[in-house]
Amino acid sequence: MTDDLAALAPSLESLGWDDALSSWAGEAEKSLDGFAGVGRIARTSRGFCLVFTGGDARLAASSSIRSATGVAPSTGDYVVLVEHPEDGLSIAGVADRRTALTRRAPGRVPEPQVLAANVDDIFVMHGLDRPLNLNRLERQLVIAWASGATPFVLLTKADEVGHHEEAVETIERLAPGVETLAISIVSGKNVERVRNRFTGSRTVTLLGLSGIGKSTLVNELSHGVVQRTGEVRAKDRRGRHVTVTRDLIPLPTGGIVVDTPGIREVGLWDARDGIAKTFPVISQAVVECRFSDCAHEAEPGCAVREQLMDGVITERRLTHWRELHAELDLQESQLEAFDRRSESRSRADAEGRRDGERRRKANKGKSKRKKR
Ligand SMILES: Nc1nc2c(ncn2[C@@H]2O[C@H](COP(=O)(O)OP(=O)(O)O)[C@@H](O)[C@H]2O)c(=O)[nH]1
Ligand SMILES: [Mg+2]
Ligand SMILES: [Zn+2]
Repeated sequence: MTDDLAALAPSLESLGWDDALSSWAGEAEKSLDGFAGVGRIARTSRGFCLVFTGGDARLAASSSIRSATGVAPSTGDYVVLVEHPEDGLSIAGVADRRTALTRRAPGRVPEPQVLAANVDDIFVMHGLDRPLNLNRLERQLVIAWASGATPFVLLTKADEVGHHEEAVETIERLAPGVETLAISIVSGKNVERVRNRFTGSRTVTLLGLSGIGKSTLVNELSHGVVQRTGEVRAKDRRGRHVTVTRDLIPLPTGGIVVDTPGIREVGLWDARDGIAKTFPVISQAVVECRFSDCAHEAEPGCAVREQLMDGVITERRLTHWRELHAELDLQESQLEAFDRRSESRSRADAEGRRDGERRRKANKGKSKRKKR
C-alpha cells in the first residue's frame, strides 16, 4: 500500500493533544517505570499499534494493557508509552475517551469493539449506485449517535444517478436533524462543503460498506498527498487497495479523517440512547402512552399506535425500532448469563486456590517435621 501512514508524522497539537491530556499524561508519568512519551493511535493490528508521537510514528505493543485493564487501545486513542529493554515499546495507559464509535464485536461472546475513539463527526456513507437500505442506514445512525459524536449522511457517486434529490429527501425524512449531502468525486459536487468540516484537529470517521468511495474521498480531501486506492484491476474490476485497517489520517490542510474497511456486521452495543436519537418521533410517543409499561400492541391510550394510524410513524420504522431494542434485550440477558457463569467460575477458582493453599501449608508442615 502506498498510503504510508508512518511518513505523515503530524505534530501532537494537530492531533488534538491539549492541556487536559498533558496533565493526564503528567500524572501517568509519575507512576510509570520507563515512561517513553505520549501519542495518538493511528492504526491497530494484532497486538500492535502504530502511534503518532509528534513528528514521528512508532510501533508499540498493546496486548499487555489489554490484559491488564480490559481496554483494547483503538484508532484515535490518546496514549502514554513505556519502553523496556526486554520488551521494547508498549502502551501503558489510554486516556478516557471523549467519544467512541462502538459496535458489538463479531462472535458469540458479548463484548464491545471500539472502531474509533475521540471522533467529532461520523459520516454515514451510502453509494447512490445501489438501492437505499433504510434499515442499514438506521442501524449505522444508531451506533453513530450512541458514540457521542455528530452523525452526517453522505450519499456518494451522485454522478451515477440523475435523481439523487429524491434520495436526499428520503433520508431527511428518515433522519430529521441529520445533515444529508449527495456528493461526487467525479463531478466535484459538494466536495467543498465536505472539505469545510475538516479544520484543526477535528476528527471525522467514515462509516459504510466497502466500495462506496470512502478511500476515494480521503484521496480527494488530501489533494492526493495520501493515496488510499489504486487503479482498478482489469480482471474483476475491484480496486487494488481494499482498506483493511482503520487508519487515522491527518489531512495536510487540517482536520483528521479515519478511513475504515467496510463493515458488514454492525451489532449494537450500549445503544439505547442512540436508538432514541435515531427514532425521535417514536421515543417521544412512548413517553405519551397512557401506561408506562405500554407494549404498543392494543393498549388504550397508546400514543405510538395513534401516530401509526395517522401515518406519522411507519410500520417499517416501528418494526425496526422494536427489533433494535430486542437485540439489546437479548444481549443484556446474554451478558447476565455470562457474568453468572464467570462468577461461579471465579468462585470455583477461589475455592481451588484455598484448597491448594491448605495443601501447601499441610505439606510445608510435613517437610518441616521431616527435617526435624
Ligand atoms: N462514479 C463514481 N465512482 C466513485 C466515486 N467515488 C468513488 N468511486 C469509485 O468507487 C469504487 C470504490 O471506491 P473506494 O474509495 O475504494 O471505496 P471504499 O471501499 O468505500 O473505500 C472505486 O472504483 C472508485 O473509483 C464517485 O464519486 N463517483
Ligand atoms: Mg477503502
Ligand atoms: Zn404505547
